[in-house]
Amino acid sequence: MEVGSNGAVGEISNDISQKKRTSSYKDNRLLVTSRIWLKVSDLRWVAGTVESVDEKNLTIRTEDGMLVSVPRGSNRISQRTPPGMVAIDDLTALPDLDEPNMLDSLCQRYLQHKIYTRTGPILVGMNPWQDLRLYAPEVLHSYRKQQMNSMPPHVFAVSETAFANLQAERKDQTILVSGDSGSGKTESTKFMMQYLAAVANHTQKTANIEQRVLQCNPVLEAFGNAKTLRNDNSSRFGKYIDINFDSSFAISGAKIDTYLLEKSRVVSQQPGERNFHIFYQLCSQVGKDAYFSNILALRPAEDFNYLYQGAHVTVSYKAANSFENTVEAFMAIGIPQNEQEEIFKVIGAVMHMGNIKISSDKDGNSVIDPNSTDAINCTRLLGCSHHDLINALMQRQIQAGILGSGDNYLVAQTCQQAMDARDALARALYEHMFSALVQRINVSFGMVNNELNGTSQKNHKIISILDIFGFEHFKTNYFEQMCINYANEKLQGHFNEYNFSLEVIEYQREQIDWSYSDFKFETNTKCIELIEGKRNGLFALLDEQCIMPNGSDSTFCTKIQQEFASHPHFSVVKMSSSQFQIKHYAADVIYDANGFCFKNKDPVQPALVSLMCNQTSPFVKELFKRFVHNDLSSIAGSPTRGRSTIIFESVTMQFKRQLGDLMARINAAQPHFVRCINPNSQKMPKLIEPEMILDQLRCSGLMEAVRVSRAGFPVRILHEDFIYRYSILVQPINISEDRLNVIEMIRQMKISIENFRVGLTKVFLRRAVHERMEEDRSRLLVREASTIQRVCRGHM
Ligand code: AOV
Ligand code: MG
Repeated sequence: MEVGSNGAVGEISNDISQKKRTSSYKDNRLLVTSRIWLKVSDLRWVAGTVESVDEKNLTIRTEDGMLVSVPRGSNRISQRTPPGMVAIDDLTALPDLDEPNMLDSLCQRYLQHKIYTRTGPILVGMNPWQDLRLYAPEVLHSYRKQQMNSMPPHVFAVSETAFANLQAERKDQTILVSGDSGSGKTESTKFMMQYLAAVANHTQKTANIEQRVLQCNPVLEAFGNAKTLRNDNSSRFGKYIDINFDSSFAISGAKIDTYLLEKSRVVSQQPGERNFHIFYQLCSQVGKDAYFSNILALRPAEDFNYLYQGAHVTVSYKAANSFENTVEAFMAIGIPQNEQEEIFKVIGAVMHMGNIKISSDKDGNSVIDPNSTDAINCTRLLGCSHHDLINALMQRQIQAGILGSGDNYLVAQTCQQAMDARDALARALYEHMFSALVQRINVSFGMVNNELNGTSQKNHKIISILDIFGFEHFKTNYFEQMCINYANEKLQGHFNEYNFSLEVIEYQREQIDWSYSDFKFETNTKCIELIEGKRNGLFALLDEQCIMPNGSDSTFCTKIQQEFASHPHFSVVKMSSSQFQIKHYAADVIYDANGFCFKNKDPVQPALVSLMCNQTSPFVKELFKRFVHNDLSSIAGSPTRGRSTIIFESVTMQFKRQLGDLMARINAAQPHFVRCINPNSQKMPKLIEPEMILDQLRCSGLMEAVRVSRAGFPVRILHEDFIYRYSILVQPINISEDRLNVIEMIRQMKISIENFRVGLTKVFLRRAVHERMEEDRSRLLVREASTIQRVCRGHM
């Protein structure tokens, strides 16, 4: 099989950083007829066979018939896994766990409908894009009380392990799910929640809460998911859900935290994408229920500007779910109809707001029809006067004098400024409503919690699941990618530390001496510092620009280029003054600073904030009052002014704080890792795009995890296997105890102490030494084979 797309064999990329990450080459043991992988471009490996070997070069025949000469020692070649081993359940048992072999194993398994694969402590899941009937109740129950390694890999096995550990060790557990868009994170999360709800202890009191926990998903998806080019039901926010278990291991409550809702989608969508599902769900009720036509004044979705920025895009009923399902889920959670209607009014108001027409007069100032039906509908639902809204959109209040100490003036807004003000208000309304909804769901979990117990929660233990956006790198990357990749750097740091700690545990179990210097790997702390550093990290410098009167994207860019000129993870991009590059654990990413300041503040005009806080319905007032400090942060760029103190909290500041809290919770729990992979860009079953998969293996940190776990003494061989395999390399030894026998063998082989350790049951070796032993062994075996052939021929 070819691990790469079709095409001519080309030159490899000479991307140095990538080369460094590739495991050191091991062609010393390659012989004529050895089956190998040949790297022909950065993301493409092809299968081939060694045709001849000389002192300097190997000649390879690729499976598509080309002859290629490659210098010995090149890291373009890797030995292929023997055919019988390729589709094994745990890839750590592969002789060479490198990129092409890992990729090949995952692809082979996927084609056999084995979508889950273990890589040591990590479960890799590949989206089947079809129903493989892997989650039926009988499958679920077959995982109950089973050891992870005794069953085929599955997300149910991960939940089972977490639940069993929780019971046995009474320690909080956390399941960290990550991966690209459309790779199956949210589906995996739901299956794992379903497993936990099924196996938890059931009592009469807890049946209700289990339902509430499961039913929060359709509500969150209706408000937080949307159709994108990659996924018809894409989550546009990250979430961390805590599921609480009481001392009898029944589910007793839950709590959801959400991260970085993509609020820009409320007012604009790319071609081929849609707004959040809930908008279309509400419009689908027009004509069915008078409430939607009369009170909300809704019309078909095509009539609303905010709903068709991405052109007329439809989505399957299954992906976007139905309004009826959303209402059913609301009821199951315990959010009654009157509260639902308050929320629907805000959604309706946002839709009408997007239809408010703003034009220019002859002086370029904005004009809005004072009798605009859209403004009237919008404000009726918000509970304020439409004149006030129109005035606040068309004019901006400014204060004269230093730090606004003088009189107030009204300044006319241009058409563009008024439209920007309207869109910012729509985004803020939706964002605050989403946060309030999440809090309301939490209250419904919490109320049940208290109703159930009324006692302290001390004996409660938690299993949490994180469903968060994976690492992103597009051709051009913006503020959103910066935040997402920062979160992934933090998670990767935790992942590396955890892998490292597993290594240490293995060494301790085997009672071998080790020191930190035995581990030759780089942590990603420098990259994290670059971004979040307190005084002069990227985020801090961005915040500084956001509050400076003349701060802008370009001054931010100039500042960071000076500040980080010699930082190992930062580089300037030649020919572009607005771009910079960060070397992340997964890839080097070029960011464009355009829009950084705006998105970090996303300003809502003070007059609009004041209108929402003071003159709207109690529900809307509450929304703004509760979350207002975020908006106030951006008022006219002055963190403090005159009479009132305004709290400054930018998007990055808030996100950094939220992530800090998340990492603290993750660090306090025992982690489990699920890495999801999207096998193709077509959302199609049975289709594999190897380059896309390989890119995800790198970005998911899997290759990095393997590198860390192999940074010490990566080769581990049981004593008896070592004796069986390598006795051929030494003089006969007559020692009955295996461990002593091994020590004597190593002595004879003259392997120095920095290259090996002998544990209680295993020998630990550096890779290079192991390769040399394999090479010597192969040579001896070939020599013996030809001697036997000669002897046989002599007898003939
Ligand atoms: P994501 O959460 O990783 O994307 P989803 O979990 O939403 O991806 O999966 C995308 C779609 O793939 C789902 O709507 C299903 O149609 C299909 N799918 C995923 N996992 C399975 C599975 N195990 N079995 C069958 N079909 C599956 V994003 O939220 O876009 O990052 O922002
Ligand atoms: Mg998702």
